[in-house]
Amino acid sequence: MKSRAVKYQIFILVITISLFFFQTPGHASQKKITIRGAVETALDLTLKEIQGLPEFHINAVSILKEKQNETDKEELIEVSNYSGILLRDLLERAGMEYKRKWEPGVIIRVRGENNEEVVFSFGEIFYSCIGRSTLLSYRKNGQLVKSSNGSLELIVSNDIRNGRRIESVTEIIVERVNIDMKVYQEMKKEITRPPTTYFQLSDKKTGHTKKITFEDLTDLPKVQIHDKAQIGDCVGFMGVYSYTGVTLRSFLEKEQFVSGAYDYSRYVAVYSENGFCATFSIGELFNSKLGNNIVMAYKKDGKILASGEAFLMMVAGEDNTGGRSVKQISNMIVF
Ligand SMILES: Nc1nc2c(c(=O)[nH]1)N[C@H]1C(S)=C(S)[C@@H](COP(=O)(O)O)O[C@H]1N2
Ligand SMILES: [Mo]
Repeated sequence: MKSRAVKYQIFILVITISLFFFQTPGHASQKKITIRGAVETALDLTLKEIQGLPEFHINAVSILKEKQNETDKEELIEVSNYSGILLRDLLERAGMEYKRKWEPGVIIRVRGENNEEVVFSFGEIFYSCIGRSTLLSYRKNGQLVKSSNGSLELIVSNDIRNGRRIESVTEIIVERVNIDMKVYQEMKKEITRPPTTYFQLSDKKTGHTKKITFEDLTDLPKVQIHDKAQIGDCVGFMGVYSYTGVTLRSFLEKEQFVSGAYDYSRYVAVYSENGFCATFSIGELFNSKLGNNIVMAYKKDGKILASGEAFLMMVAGEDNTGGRSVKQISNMIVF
């Protein structure tokens, strides 16, 4: 009788210990990353499965500390080589639900274990070279990162400071801004719209709005995008043009709609009356080596924009398609 009770106790002990090991949240083979929302196939991948996919390397990634105040000293944390999978490649595995003119209105939320959230615009990941710089990394300087509890770290090598770094990514959610895209219906009805003379700027959180006219842009530094090849998904090659305008960054700063410390879960949507819309993340505007090439243009090849584009259009100089070149801007919302 007695030995039976002992055997039973040992049995319970073994079960308890093994349950403990399997339930440890950081257990490498158990840890999963979810990709859901506006995708063709939602994915639930283990770290092991992700490590089995082709590996992408980015060398000499410099990580500078995010500043909380303008006056904070710049602090270099490290310069390391990182490898893992590009966020873009993981998203392509799931497949994007929105296509054609609906596509530039998409955003991607990346969430971490400690409730962190960082938003990327569709354009920065799929049209600009930030897509080749945004890594879910599991290897640093050749060694698996924290291989004991296994985590995927979000690294954006094109960023200047580390505000968009997430140590342990848990999910990726794809969404589209809730702006009705009426372009195709309007094209069928052959509706053409007159140029705009102002646009409405608003902050979704505070409810603050302001009407913006050309005069509001004149005291901002003028910038030029020299040779922008305009190529559209639907329309193909349109030509190479130069644009003059102001950066979206300097405009939002001047209007005091965005200021530091930056909230990288926010983004800006720009659209026209026909609902054609594009998104720009706060990270790509305020914390990226490419931030200066996102421009609100009022001149093309030295002349004031023609009526189909006037009075203002977006030009994302480094994007490889015209998807974010919103013409006849009528609204801008900071979400
Ligand atoms: N206002 C507005 N801007 C827009 C669009 C649109 O439908 N409406 N289309 C976009 C797309 S998808 C492309 S490829 C380019 C070129 O479009 P276009 O052929 O209408 O000039 O403009 C962009 N800007
Ligand atoms: Mo397009």
